[in-house]
Amino acid sequence: MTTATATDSGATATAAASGANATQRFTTDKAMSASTPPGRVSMLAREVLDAVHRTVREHKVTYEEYNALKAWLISVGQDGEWPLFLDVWVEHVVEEVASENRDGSKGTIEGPYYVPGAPELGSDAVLPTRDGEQGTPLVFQGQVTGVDGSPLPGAVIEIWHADADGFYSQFAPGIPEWNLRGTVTADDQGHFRIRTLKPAPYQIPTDGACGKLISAAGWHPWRPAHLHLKVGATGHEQITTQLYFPGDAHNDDDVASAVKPELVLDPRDVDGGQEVTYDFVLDRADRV
Ligand code: MBD
Ligand code: FE
Repeated sequence: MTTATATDSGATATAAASGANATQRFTTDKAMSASTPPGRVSMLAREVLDAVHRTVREHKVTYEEYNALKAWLISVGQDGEWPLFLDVWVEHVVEEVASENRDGSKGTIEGPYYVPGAPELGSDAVLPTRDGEQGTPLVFQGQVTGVDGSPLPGAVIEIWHADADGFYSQFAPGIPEWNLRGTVTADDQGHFRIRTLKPAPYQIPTDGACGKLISAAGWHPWRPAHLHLKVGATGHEQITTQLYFPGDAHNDDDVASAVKPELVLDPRDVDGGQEVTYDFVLDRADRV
């Protein structure tokens, strides 16, 4: 048992270390499927390449710019930032397409920092924290139902989020393995209650390839503060989502384009912190 305290968190966090962890996680958790037929691979690859060629012609891209791009693409891999790059700038459109026929609660992107198998905490849960963990106490509670309104007993809610410095356990140094991560099981009425601390906004690391793109383009590196969740129940489609806090400066210009109006919470101030209720509605897995 380590005795990490909140002040250790991310003291020496680097893009390369966080990227290496995210790359390692992805390659172990999400084995690639080779089931895409050659005709579809050809069409998709052709269209992406056509778009690149069009851009080169239209903007008369120079050899200097081509070589800068080549060096940058190499550094994305060296920094382990392919998961970060893709989840920030591409995943939101894949999620949009994947969820277009869903009737239940909105979802959004998963991002690079999910880890399966977080500790089981029951239906009235307290997320693991360090001694002195910083942040406003937050009670997050709700009910999981089907689209017909019927409660889903035993629904499983996986939750993970950043700490008050914007760091995720298992991706920044000095944070206990399951800090601010948990698996919550709804009660016999589909209700759950989770006690945690409000996360901080997340800043894309400025010392890696993604940070270099952001500064070279004059963009900003921020995501609004958010909770990540996966919610599922037997016979129902699991949703992956994020929830945001009202008034965050970056709810309207998230670098990862993952905020939707339905995902902004409405917390109330209570003694010693905030409390918010948010219900999840799941589609049946066999819907047509
Ligand atoms: C995050 O915390 C995140 O949620 C996403 C999508 C990308 C980078 C960091
Ligand atoms: Fe995140």
